[in-house]
Amino acid sequence: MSLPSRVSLSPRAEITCPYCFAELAPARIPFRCRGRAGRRAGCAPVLDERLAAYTGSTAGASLPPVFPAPGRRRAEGRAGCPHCGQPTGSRVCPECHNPLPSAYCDSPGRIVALVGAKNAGKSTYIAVLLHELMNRVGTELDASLVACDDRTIERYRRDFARPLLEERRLLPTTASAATAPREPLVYLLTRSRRTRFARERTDSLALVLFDTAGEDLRSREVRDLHLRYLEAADAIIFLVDPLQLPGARPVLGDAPVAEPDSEPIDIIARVTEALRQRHGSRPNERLPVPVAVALTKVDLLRPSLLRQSALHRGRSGTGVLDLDDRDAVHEQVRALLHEWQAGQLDTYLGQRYADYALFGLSALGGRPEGDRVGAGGVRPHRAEDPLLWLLYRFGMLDGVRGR
Ligand SMILES: Nc1nc2c(ncn2[C@@H]2O[C@H](COP(=O)(O)OP(=O)(O)OP(=O)(O)O)[C@@H](O)[C@H]2O)c(=O)[nH]1
Ligand SMILES: [Mg+2]
Ligand SMILES: [Zn+2]
Ligand SMILES: [Zn+2]
Repeated sequence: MSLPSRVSLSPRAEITCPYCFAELAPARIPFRCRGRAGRRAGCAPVLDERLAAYTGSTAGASLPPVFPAPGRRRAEGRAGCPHCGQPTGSRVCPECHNPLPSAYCDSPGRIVALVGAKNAGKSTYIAVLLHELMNRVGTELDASLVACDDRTIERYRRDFARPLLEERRLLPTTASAATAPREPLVYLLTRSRRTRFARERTDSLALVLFDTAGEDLRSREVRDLHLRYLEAADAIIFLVDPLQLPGARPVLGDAPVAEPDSEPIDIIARVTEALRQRHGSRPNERLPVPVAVALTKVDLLRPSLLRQSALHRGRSGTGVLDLDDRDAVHEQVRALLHEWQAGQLDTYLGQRYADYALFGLSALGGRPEGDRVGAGGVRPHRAEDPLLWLLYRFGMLDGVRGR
């Protein structure tokens, strides 16, 4: 044991693998050889059985070998491969062998989980949110969003960006995890900025998005699978389709979509009670994890309902969180919930979570036409709001008042 005093400086002793959610001791995180490339000598690829077991396929699992951390020199985040001698900085989870980016190991990221009932708009939201973060919002915040592995890049393109954003087709219903293996999309959002003391400070947030099928939260077995993800989460975004709130349907003028047992409050309550059990919460104890609850599809709200409202306006503030705007949106969504006889959702959240915030957003920005995006294309409205609030909560974004 050397330098215990320095170890205690680290904000968190353990790192959570964003793929399998194992708790890892930083000193024990193994490396992967860089392998040979061009003229560079190095180990040849071999089948990585742990990774293949995780992905459920040997495709893409032939990689240079993994070797244990040498111990002492780990602080530099590099090690020499014991087989070929080449230095490498690539680290992997010892349990599932997925890559752990060095920025993630150095400042353990925060895991954000996304949950919603069937048809709430989760897949559409993931497609749009990531696109916004990679483009407009990323530029505004001076933040980069980088996929942590090649499968994430490929799946985002194939299952989200290409169909919805390029071909403008609505996304198909997500298959249940009971039939299709579920793998998260894992990104690292990194933001560098100057602090008040003119020091450069870099923070990162691991965005781990499981595109759950809504019905999976109804079945007990599959819900347990998702619970591990939710338990590891440092923040949760709940998506709520206003059309699934009984009191809103007549107001919104759409046919009721009566799905038994899928009212948003039921889904949220089931997830919450399961989390409380795992936490061993006492009856009056509130969960500390920050929770963002967002009404999706607000483009369906009548213009009369929205005129001059906070929700209708665009978000104000660039590169900061406008706290007055935040309060105004929260209050408006709360008022809508009460108007729609869904006030108990608000009450319930207040009883169960120490820190929750309400949002209204539209991923598409307009009503779809048939199975396609409406004529105006995808025009997201306030899609990034929940994430900005979480960044603010995590100290990665400043909040301002009185602008
Ligand atoms: N008007 C409007 N409709 C939306 C919006 N986002 C999603 N929808 C509609 O809601 C439907 C469901 O969206 P998805 O993103 O597939 O919902 P999901 O939560 O992934 O659904 P499952 O995978 O079945 O659980 C879409 O096919 C659209 O018709 C939006 O921003 N505005
Ligand atoms: Mg889906
Ligand atoms: Zn892992
Ligand atoms: Zn090697």
